[in-house]
Amino acid sequence: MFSAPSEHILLSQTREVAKLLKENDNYLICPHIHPDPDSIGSAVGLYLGLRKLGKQVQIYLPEATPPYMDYLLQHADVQLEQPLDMNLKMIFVDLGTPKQLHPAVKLVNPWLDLDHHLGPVSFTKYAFVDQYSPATADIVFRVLKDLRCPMDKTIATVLYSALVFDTRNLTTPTTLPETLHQAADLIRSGADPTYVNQMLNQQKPINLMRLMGEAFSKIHSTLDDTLVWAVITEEMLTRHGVEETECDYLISDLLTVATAEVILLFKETNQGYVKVSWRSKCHVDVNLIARQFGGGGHRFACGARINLPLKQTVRQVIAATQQVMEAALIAA
Ligand SMILES: [Mn+2]
Repeated sequence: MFSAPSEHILLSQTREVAKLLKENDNYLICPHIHPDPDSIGSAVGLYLGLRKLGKQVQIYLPEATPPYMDYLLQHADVQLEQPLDMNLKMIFVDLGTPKQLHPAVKLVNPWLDLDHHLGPVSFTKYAFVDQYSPATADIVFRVLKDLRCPMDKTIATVLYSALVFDTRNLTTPTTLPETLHQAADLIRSGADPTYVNQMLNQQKPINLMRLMGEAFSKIHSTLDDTLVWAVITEEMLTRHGVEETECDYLISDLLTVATAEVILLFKETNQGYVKVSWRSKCHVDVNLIARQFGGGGHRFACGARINLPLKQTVRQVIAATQQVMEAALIAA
């Protein structure tokens, strides 16, 4: 399914992306599977920008997203089923690899990939990949600037949301002075930081808070508490009436443990696999570990799905993570 197109062109400037988008028409924008606010915000921001320029564009998203992201998606024409039309140029946002596409997505005319994960990817005709970019929304912002697309409150809000989400409120090591300028630009165009913070960070259902309390009361740690992890079982999810996709909030809270260098969250799903997420404060490249398990992402944030029972997954992942952390400590 993921055969490489006969021709693959890696673009090195957002200007080139803008030129291509200007010269063509009829786009279908696809976020990654279990999309986060960067993928959704980038998709909607690009969608709205292209619409302003008079282009035909749709978003294709074959799955439900957690309700807290509704404020981003409400502005777009979202297709739940893929319009199978060769004339539609598919644009992918925020995908490190085509493996991060929802299985329902068919690569009908994979045309452009915009991303900030470790690349390069070659499943689309064109790609712009900037692994130093703090968010895909930053790339979309630059492309829309190059297109001289006028900003408005809605575009600014979705892009600002994506940017602050991926940079953990403008605090990740990928955050540059330019990132703050960009955030300021978006605020000037109408993004409201108080509203976005409320939407992104203050939407926990009360049942989730109870589940978190239980998960936190049982957190594990090793290597002098530098490696900290929490486990959420299917039974806990059912008992508290919480969706597995709602649990991502826990990750940022685990990272606030003073001694933690690396944190891990294990979520048991009812589909026979365990979802594992890694976060690193700064010294350890956790992407190396995720890749060992067929996953991926960034140096500081990544994940994998592991087809093993929960206990075995925890044992193997903790052992591999410890090994990489110990090696990093020796090297430091
Ligand atoms: Mn991203």
